[in-house]
Amino acid sequence: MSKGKFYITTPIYYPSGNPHIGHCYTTVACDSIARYKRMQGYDVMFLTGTDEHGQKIEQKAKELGITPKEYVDNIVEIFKKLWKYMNVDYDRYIRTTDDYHVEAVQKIFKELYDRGYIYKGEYSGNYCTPCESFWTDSQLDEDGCCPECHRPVKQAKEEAYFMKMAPFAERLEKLLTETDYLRPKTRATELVNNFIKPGLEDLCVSRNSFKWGIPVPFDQDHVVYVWVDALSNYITALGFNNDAYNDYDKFWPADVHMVAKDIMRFHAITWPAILMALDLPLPKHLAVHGWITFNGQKMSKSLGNVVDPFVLGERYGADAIRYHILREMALGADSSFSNEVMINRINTDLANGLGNLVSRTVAMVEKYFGGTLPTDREPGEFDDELIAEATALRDKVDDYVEKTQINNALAEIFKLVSRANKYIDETTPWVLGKDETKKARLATVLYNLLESIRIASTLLSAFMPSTMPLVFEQIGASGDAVSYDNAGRFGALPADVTVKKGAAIFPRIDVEKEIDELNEIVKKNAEKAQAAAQKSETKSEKPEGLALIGIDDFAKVELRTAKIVECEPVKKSKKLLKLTLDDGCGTRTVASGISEYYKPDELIGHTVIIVANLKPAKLCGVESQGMILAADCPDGGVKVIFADDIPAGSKIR
Ligand code: ME8
Repeated sequence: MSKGKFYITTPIYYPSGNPHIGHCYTTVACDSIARYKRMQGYDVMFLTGTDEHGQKIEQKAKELGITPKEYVDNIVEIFKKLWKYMNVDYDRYIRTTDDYHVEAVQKIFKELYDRGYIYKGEYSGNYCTPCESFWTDSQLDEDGCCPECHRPVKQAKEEAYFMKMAPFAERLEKLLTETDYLRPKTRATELVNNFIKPGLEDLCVSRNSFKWGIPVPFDQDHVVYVWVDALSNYITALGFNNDAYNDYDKFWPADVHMVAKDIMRFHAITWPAILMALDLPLPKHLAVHGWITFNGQKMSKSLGNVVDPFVLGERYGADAIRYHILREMALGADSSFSNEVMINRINTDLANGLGNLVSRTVAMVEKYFGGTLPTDREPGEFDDELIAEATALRDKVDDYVEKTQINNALAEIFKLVSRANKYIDETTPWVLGKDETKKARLATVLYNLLESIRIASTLLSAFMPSTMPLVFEQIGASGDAVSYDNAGRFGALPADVTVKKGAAIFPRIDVEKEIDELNEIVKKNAEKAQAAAQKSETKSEKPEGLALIGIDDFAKVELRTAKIVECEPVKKSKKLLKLTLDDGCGTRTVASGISEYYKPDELIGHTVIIVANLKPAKLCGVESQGMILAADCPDGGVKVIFADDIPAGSKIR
């Protein structure tokens, strides 16, 4: 008998590059919850997929000389391969390029328009092409660049459709502050204060400057812009407004949408507003987790620190990676990924904790009883405590899974693993084994250990689905013994259980050797990423399309040598150095974006070439009077052109 329905979703990911460990977190977390709920007897729908439209995809495909659909098809294959590799067992995979989704989104858009929530207007502002986002002045970073990717933005203006948001403000505020929709709820204040209280801005829902999107049904110059297209996936995948599926009535509203904090706002405000406008029920919970950072830095392709889950999986197994990321991330907080922490965690919890408990217990059953326990029992000290802890575990894990606090669920299970290891030290079976009169006591101790392992590994099987069956096999547990129902009680294994020793489930990792090897991989990736970034920059900056200039035009540029007399970093900027130059006529200040490549001491005393008649500009509070010449090198570096043997103030021609 089904306990009811349970619908859980990940975000649909942009297939604009290969998936990384960050994508794995949300997907593996949802997969674990879905598995747990299935085990509990729920009728589960677990949805994931890809968000395949947009300017970025259109541009990338163009660079490669293929169609956008060909481009996304390739990457979607890699996503699907990764999910298989990570044992992610989704029930449905949606691609926003699927016909049924396209048709349903067009109907949704038209419905919102017919209901009077969508109107035509004009969008203008700072636009970042790679991120496909408009930003207000105050959102730009300290260098006036995109706050997400830190690349320059351009002024853009275009005709667009907008969705009215004001009619939903009051209901949205109530949803966030008076219900337990948002998890953790502590984030409600920031959403209410930053977005709702100052007056909700209308949402831009169409674009007409690119073509790769779902056409607006009543205006073919426009395509539907990201959020109406993307967010609707959660209902179109169930058959809303289309005939491809028909489980909308059964599964909607969603029980859990899980996302990282970067898209919390769109799921906490935009999505409920769209549903309110359509008069549809709201999802029950939005679980927001933080970023997986790498050694404390945001994971980014351009930094080359994107952790490749295939590489880690090859080395330690998909389950060890699943365990590590699930155990590290607390709902709402960031989690720093580091090779050291991962390896230590695998060694401590999996190899020494669980692996050791299983292999010691099974080895003792084989050694003292030839693999099959006798049925005589003799209860003793410490048993009750262990049994109480083991039988209480399932309710605790249920509770944490219900609250989407997976790290806490795993911590509880591993408390039982530690308790069982301690029970071995307390009951000293190796001493009991030497005494013929203590056989019944020894059998009791070993049975209690096998039972504790059975309960822990049954509950763990939702989180580590490929290794737990190996544990079941070793402890002689099968069929009903490893059901959810039996995870709540002690004594499901037959009294005369037979164990079967197998290979170590989580072999111990040689920390130093592995860290050296992993660090080498990270270093190589960073170098590759830098070279690739450089290559694409030089490619896009090729004078292709630039008009030839006459000597008169060149003569308008005043190039001169100048000596660097002082140099210091610009406080508000990560990139700029402030240089004081002697240009032969006096001193001037120039701000230059080279702090990644030079320390101030390496520059002082050198003579450089400056563009002396460049209009002054204020950069991060520094008035820059000119610029210095530097070269982009093929290895990704930047080199200032030194002219040390030429006196300061010489004219260059
Ligand atoms: O935002 N740490 O897609 P996206 C943790 N298409 N989670 C991470 C992460 C990291 N370092 N990097 C990515 C989009 N994620 C839209 C979503 S939904 C209707 C449309 C995960 O490919 C995390 O779940 O940029 C985050 O919310 C999601 O990937 C964003 O994926």
